[in-house]
Amino acid sequence: MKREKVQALNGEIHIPGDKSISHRSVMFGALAKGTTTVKNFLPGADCLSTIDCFRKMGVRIEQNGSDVVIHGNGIDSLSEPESLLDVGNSGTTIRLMLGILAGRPFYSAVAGDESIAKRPMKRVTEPLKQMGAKIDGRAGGEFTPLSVSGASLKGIDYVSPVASAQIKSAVLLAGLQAEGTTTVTEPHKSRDHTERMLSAFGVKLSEDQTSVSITGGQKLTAADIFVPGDISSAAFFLAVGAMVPNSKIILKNVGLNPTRTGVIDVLKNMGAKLEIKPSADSSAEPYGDLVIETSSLKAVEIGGDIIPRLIDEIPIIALLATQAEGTTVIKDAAELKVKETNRIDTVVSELRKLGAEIEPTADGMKVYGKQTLKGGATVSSHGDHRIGMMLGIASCITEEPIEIEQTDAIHVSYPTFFKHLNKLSNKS
Ligand code: SPQ
Repeated sequence: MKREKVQALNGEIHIPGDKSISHRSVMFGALAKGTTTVKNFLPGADCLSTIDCFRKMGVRIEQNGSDVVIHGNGIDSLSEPESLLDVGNSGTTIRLMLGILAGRPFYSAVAGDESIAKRPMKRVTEPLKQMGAKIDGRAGGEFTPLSVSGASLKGIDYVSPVASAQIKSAVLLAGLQAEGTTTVTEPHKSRDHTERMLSAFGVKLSEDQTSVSITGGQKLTAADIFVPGDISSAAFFLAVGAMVPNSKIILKNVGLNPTRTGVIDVLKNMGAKLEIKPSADSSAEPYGDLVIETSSLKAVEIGGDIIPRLIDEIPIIALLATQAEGTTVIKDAAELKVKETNRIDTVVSELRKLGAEIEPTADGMKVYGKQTLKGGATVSSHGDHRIGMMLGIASCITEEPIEIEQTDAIHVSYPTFFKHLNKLSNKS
């Protein structure tokens, strides 16, 4: 796809539903007794993979765009899937589902695409095995395809080496089916959508700083879920609104869960003109409108406990940093290496093709600003939706047009991304 510089971006868009929350709404609706309705569900490829997997386990799910109805009949009604559970490109689907499958009394086989086959699974399969799960896979359960034979589970006290909502959620979902209490402790607090949504489904959890505990045997009751817009998707428009001259963009109903708002803190520290208008009726998940305007930006240092609060936004923050005065340093972000691509390598290689001065480090990167991005090159998402969108935004500021390959990957989390970008730049 060929893209070129834009003169200004103005107007209002509704950011599609949050991917993390959409996945959980389907999973927990499938485990609950009763009818769960979901509004503003994200109909992106990843969340559709989650629906597909639970349908294969006998759950009746109706999906019509962003409206989803899940006819749950309790966790014991899940049935043995007759074919492979295919998670596509979705790390969240496979890791959370493993926590559910670990305690189910049936056999299942799980796999996904080429990217999923390279992503580490032992971070989840190891604690689940400590609970009594029977999981096998390539390299001793590190890589897909994985097979799970249901087992009786016992609660554990698990100290996770990394801050990861996928590890925490998988262990808690197994804990829901285990004898006794399961506790997960993280080095820093990761996104807490699982905790918030399990509470909305009637499950009791106790939290203490970076630890969460759950007692096994609790039942979920159906709930009505509103999914706010995904702040990870909004981040691309926050960045472009700040970087492109004469711009003002209003983003409606964006999720403002504090475990996800690191990008807002970074934009403010960079000096961005950003206004936050929280909604009064936020229930389980806070949300509100964001207004971003063209800003002069300065470099920042990013590391420590903010990293899990903005991990998926680092590719777009790196681009933003090329337009900030000074050197931006991003550290403590080695987790970037095990995402859909190695996001340290793909960000650096693709931005360099556009003429950016950027250096990879062992756990992050250094970006030198403020620089003019020449463009005039062919770049690729490498099959990673966040890299694809970052490059789509980069094309708005490069001197010469750019050719972006593999833009289909963007369907994973934001199928209407280019439609929204064109609307704001009057190109529709
Ligand atoms: O689902 P997937 O493929 O892992 O998606 C990503 C993304 O960029 O959309 C990561 F590549 O988001 C993860 C996020 O990085 C979604 C997620 C969740 O919903 O629980 C948690 C984070 O991953 P982790 O490994 O830190 O738990």
